[in-house]
Amino acid sequence: MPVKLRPVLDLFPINNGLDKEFDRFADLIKVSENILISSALTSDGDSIGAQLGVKSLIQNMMGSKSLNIRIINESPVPNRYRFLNASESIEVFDPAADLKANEFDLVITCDGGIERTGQVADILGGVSHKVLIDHHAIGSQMEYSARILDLEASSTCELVYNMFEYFGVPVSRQLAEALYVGIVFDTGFFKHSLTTARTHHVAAQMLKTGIDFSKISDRAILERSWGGQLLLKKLLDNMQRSKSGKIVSSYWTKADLDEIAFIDGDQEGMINQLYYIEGAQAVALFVEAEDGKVKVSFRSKGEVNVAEFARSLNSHGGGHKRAAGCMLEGSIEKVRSDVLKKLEDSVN
Ligand SMILES: [Mn+2]
Repeated sequence: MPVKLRPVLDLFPINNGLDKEFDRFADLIKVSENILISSALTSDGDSIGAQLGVKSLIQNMMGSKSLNIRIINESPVPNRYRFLNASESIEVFDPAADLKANEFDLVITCDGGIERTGQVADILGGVSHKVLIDHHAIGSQMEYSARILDLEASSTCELVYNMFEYFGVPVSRQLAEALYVGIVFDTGFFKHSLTTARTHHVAAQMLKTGIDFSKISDRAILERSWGGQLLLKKLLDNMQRSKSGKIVSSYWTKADLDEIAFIDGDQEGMINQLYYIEGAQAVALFVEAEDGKVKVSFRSKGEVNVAEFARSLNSHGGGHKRAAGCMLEGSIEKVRSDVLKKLEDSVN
């Protein structure tokens, strides 16, 4: 059952005077017929919920107007989110399909700028109108017709919900599931530092639609496959700590990943196993990828700004003060020793 939400607006005000950007977004969708929505290379609960949310918001705002809205990501929706309503409508980018920028009037990127969308970026960059909906501190350098950027939003899903509230559009129970998953994913169940009274307000609105929050939290976030559990075992086996005890790290080689039959998405949140170690100040997880690249994820308890740290290693790196990542070139041994040395220096 949709819930009318307007009256509580003043109690938990929407951050950062984004009204003008919201209005610009509304103006743009009024003149657009072919809309492309995309997100950062690695799909997570927040990016998926936000994309489904934006699509639903536009459909609701435009009513009967015939629109062609496509969501295209480089990576497929991880298994754990596939129960979400309409997640099957998210397409995987196919280089052979020869998609052209001029097929679209408007592109909207959620939870990361165009630079972070991977192979889709070349097409997105060529679309005449662009909208960014994001909450990342070190974000996109590109120009956008509307830049809906709220660094204080716990998640892009919270920000997208704020747009529903601003435009007076009710949220369906099905969509509430997706937005709720995004919020609990990005806040670590309302624990991370960007969680605010407004975040709880938004979650409360989602609960009012009747979602089974307990079941969907287990399914989308906490559960993993048996192979996923074996992957965690490997992470614990490979764990290392610096002499000071302030830096904890682990890694998976390509051989580890090939050997273990896990499902994509199982790795989600495993870095927390390093983070929740007494004395650890900053933690790093190294994952050996294809073509001599290593994906590095960081978490920090606050002293080190890992978004800046990741950006200093690679200009495409970024994220949040306490959670960030980047891709680096080189052998996993070399990348690990270089990065850990630099990380130790920045902690001290
Ligand atoms: Mn996010």
